[in-house]
Amino acid sequence: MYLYIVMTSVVWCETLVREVRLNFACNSFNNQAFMAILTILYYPDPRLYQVAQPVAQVNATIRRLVNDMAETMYAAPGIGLAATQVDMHLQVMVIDISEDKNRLQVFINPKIVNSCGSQDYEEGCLSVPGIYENVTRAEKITVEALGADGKPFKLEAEGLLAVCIQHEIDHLKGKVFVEYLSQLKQARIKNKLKKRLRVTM
Ligand code: K1U
Ligand code: ZN
Repeated sequence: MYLYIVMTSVVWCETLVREVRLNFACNSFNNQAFMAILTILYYPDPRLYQVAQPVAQVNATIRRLVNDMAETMYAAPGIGLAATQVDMHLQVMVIDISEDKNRLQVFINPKIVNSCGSQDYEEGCLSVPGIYENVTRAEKITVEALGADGKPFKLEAEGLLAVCIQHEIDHLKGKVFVEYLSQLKQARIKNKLKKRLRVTM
């Protein structure tokens, strides 16, 4: 009888430990403990010209995409990333222009509702590595979007943040910043990147 009680207790304890472990793994998964670095498409990949679709519902799948995109942007490193660049054609973009990389801004279904002035900025792009060119964009913008919590917000931006928001929204529309440059410059950049890609393959 004593042995039976001991054996039953051991089996019960093992089951409990297994359940706790499983729960921990599931919770970690739900809380996005496992994030992924996604592959960034390089210009002139035709998938960069695809137009992103609006997000119907900000659910766990979208929040997972947001977390993976943030991880990818920080690892690159970059100050912004649009879902188009990781071959996900949904209106999702992440930005962090802070020095300490601790101010993530998430924009879902972003829309510029107001803009004024103009500014020149030497832009870079994670999809066009090593190329920096001057682009003229609006100086101040007002953008409306949903956050990662699905709640709508309105933001007024200027300077680098305004540049970055416009650059990322262009990606969602299937536009890469080099398209603001002359045909000659675009051809040179394409050749440069194709050559570089051949060398690394
Ligand atoms: O969308 C992207 O390709 C990201 C891009 C955002 C951007 C930069 C500059 C002007 C407009 C938009 C980049 O992040 S390129 C890399 C970059 O600018 C950077 C990288 C590390 C530290 C600081 C800046
Ligand atoms: Zn870019």
